[in-house]
Amino acid sequence: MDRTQEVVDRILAGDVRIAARLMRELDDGRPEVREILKELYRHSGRAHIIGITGAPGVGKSTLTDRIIQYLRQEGKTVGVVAVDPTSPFSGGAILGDRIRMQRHALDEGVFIRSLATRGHFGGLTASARAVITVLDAMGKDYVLVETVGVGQDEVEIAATAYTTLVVTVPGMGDDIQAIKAGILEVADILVINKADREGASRTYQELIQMLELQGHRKAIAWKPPVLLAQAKDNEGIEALMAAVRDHQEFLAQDGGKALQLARASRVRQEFLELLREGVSRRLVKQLESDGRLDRVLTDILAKQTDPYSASQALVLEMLGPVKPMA
Ligand SMILES: Nc1nc2c(ncn2[C@@H]2O[C@H](COP(=O)(O)OP(=O)(O)O)[C@@H](O)[C@H]2O)c(=O)[nH]1
Ligand SMILES: [Mg+2]
Repeated sequence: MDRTQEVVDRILAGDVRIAARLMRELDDGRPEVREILKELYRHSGRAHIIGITGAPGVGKSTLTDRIIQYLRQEGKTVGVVAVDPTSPFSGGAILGDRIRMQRHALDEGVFIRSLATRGHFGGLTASARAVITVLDAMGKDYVLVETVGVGQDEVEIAATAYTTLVVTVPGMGDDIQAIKAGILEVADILVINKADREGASRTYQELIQMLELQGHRKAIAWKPPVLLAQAKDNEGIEALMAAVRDHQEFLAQDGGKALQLARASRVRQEFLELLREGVSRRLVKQLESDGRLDRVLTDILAKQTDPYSASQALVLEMLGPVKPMA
């Protein structure tokens, strides 16, 4: 049997050791990983993906840890992807996450993978999505995706989960502004963590008001609930998970219409990202191989052209004008 098939079979059987090795190879950008992903993709699509996003320090990892604990008690298997490029190396969030989630390390039903650097598999987003596919294909019931809600990409990853939790804390005026600026739109459930802190009820009122304003703009059938939690003390987790279950039921009703929409938007995102990545990688390779890149850069430096015109011209030259397929 060829190696690809063997790895695929063992991942599908839930082999933790092989999964860990595959994820390392993914970071190293080993070309055979793509062949394995092609096979695994067909077997993905069963896990319920939960995105958990919000500013650094709001308690996402602590919350994730509590959700793992809750789901395990329900007998569910869990995969976790923690994406945090803002604190890549030691001492940062990733190390903290490891320690915090350490108690799940010996649990066969939990698989945790932290991603901090861009790696070699077409960037952080592509790596995160590949890891989600692997965990899903392994048969995990739930895949939790923790991303720091700062960059566009990170928010996007969480937004393409089926159920997205946006986490905030009391009294962060600026944070509320950030939420206003777009992160609110991706929330299926809003969590005010650290409810032990002062100002929780004011933040609650503010969020409810914002959601009402948003509700006027959009006709959405699902009204995102706002929940208070204290992840550190394991409080509010049951209500949060009840809301997750409600959202899952919402997605499944009417023959799963909303779930189909969510899947379609996931597929679109994932495909366009890979396509963009593939096209740009290919074009750059071409430009480097025939020396055109150096020439263009020299011309830009000499102000004989500018990056706007030069890139436009090269894209047109290499890909041709947009035309209907023959
Ligand atoms: N006061 C309080 N602190 C909390 C609570 N939940 C988490 N924390 C603390 O907030 C800090 C950041 O938590 P972490 O989960 O790493 O946040 P992340 O960066 O969003 O993943 C840690 O010191 C946690 O112990 C809570 O409910 N109340
Ligand atoms: Mg964290």
